[in-house]
Amino acid sequence: MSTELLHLARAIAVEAGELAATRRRAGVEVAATKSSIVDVVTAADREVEELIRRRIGETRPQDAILGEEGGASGGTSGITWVVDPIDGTVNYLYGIPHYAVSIAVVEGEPDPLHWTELAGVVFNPAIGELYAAARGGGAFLGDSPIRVADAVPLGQALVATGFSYDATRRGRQGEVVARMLPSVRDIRRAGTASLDLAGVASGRLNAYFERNLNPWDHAAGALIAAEAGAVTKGLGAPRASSEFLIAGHPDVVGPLEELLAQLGA
Ligand code: LIP
Repeated sequence: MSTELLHLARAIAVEAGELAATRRRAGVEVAATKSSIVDVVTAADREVEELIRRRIGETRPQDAILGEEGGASGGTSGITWVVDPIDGTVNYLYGIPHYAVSIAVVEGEPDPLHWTELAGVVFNPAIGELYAAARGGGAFLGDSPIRVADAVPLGQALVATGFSYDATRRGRQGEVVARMLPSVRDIRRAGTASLDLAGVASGRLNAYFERNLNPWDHAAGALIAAEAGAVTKGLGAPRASSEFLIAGHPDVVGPLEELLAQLGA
């Protein structure tokens, strides 16, 4: 079933990504703000999610959908599609070609602490990179298998992270990163959680961590990273959640998690 779900997710993600890129070329404006003045949504976010919902409904009307813009819609199959129509919305708004359509298919309660991920796709239409994984089937960039980078000492690890839309939280997160920085190679803050997780999966990053992600930010990327050999978990917890997510080669995540706990991440 995971393979069939992956094929459908890939087709939908490509069509949705092409729509997002078309709208970006025509020009993008803020349609509304959400949790803060810098937490924005564009008309394209809404339009792309509507397309994704329509395509899922045409093929699998019995499935539930949990989307960033449209919220949760019920289903009877026990399968939920977890959708971020444009992850990296601020990059998209500014015309930075580092954003992605993220679509995951999960079984069970649509909660990262309880779900079983079956398939995941992360598609960056700006550069035509499509990451994909089906449970137990490995991870791919296009048609090429991908694996996490070999383990390195923490002092040589390239670590990605991200920050909250809440200014106070963002300040505290910045303080943690400042204290972490001398202990790692360098950091990257690229603005798109799903692509950060895909970066871990493809060896472009040694690790990634972030606090307070939404389920749709990490559902697909976490499966892709796990299928590429990464461990994905919480801070001192076996499973990632909206509280905290850390991902990377097991021998990198251990020391990084210990450092972040010491720094009060
Ligand atoms: C974004 C994440 C990113 C995080 C941003 C934001 P959005 O999701 O992908 O990792 O640092 O604050 O949450 O809002 O672009 O879908």
